[in-house]
Amino acid sequence: PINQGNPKVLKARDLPSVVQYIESSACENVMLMLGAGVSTSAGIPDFRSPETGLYSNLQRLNLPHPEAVFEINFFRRNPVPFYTLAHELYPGKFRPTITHSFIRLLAEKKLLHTCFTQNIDTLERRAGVPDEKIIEAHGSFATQRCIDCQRPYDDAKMKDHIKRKAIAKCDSCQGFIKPDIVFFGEGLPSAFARAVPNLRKADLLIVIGTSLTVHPFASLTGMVDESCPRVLINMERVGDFGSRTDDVILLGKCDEIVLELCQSLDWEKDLNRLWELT
Ligand code: CNA
Repeated sequence: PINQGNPKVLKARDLPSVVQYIESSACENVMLMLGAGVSTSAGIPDFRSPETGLYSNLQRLNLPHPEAVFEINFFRRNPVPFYTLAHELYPGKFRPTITHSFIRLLAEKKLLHTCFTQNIDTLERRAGVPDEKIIEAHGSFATQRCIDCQRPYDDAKMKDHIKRKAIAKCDSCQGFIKPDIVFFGEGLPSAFARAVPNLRKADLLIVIGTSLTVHPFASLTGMVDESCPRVLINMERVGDFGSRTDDVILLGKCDEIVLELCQSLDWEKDLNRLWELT
């Protein structure tokens, strides 16, 4: 339900008020939560957008249900669908978006505390967001290991296998090799648990391009103080956005909204400079 109360921190629940708040001394620690929607304009499909999302295009992989591609028990029986998808999503093929450069800009302006991302495409790093500011909650393609004996596997060999859509197997036990991407039912990286308590320090939470359906990630929105304004930038309203007095919902394409935000902050030149570097 939408909370009808007047905002307590912001002037109003709109973009100009968010801009004014960012420019004020009250806003020091900005936290971000990202999902696949941040990367769709780079050409990487998200999961759930109707028609363009991966889930509606996975029939060709012969899966019992779409989520199976990220289920460890299914992978154990049949790793081919995952490798097919990995081949399509593999980092290096895509250029970061304007929204990724906005994140770097927040870091350069010394406003970014932590960027929590569900994405596995590593485009935040590619855009130049400092490593120590990024929490890849669902892991990434940066490292990989055997699903049986857990032995790490060589980066270059993995890259070559995914390029050829060939299934990599462990040198010692012949188990399948899986990138350190968090599958359904697997625990999140320890860095995630260590970073979560910092949300209490947030002066501003910005959530971009996620359906907020995957837990525990989605529950982070509830961990910032009641007094912390929360901004949603997404194609649709998601989660419990609107239930707090200082929630702001900005619906539309994130690149366009981020650009508008930067124009109002007089950051547009900086934003374009960073994007041209990518
Ligand atoms: P999702 O469930 O597919 O939701 C995406 C959300 O973004 C939806 O609400 C869309 O309406 C919205 N959206 C799509 N395009 C835009 C846009 N241009 N501007 C604004 N909003 C947009 O994806 P989630 O990230 O919420 O789901 C979590 C999964 C998706 C994580 O485990 C990821 O690992 C996984 N995933 C990652 C990638 C990637 O790394 N790029 C790609 C696909 C899936």
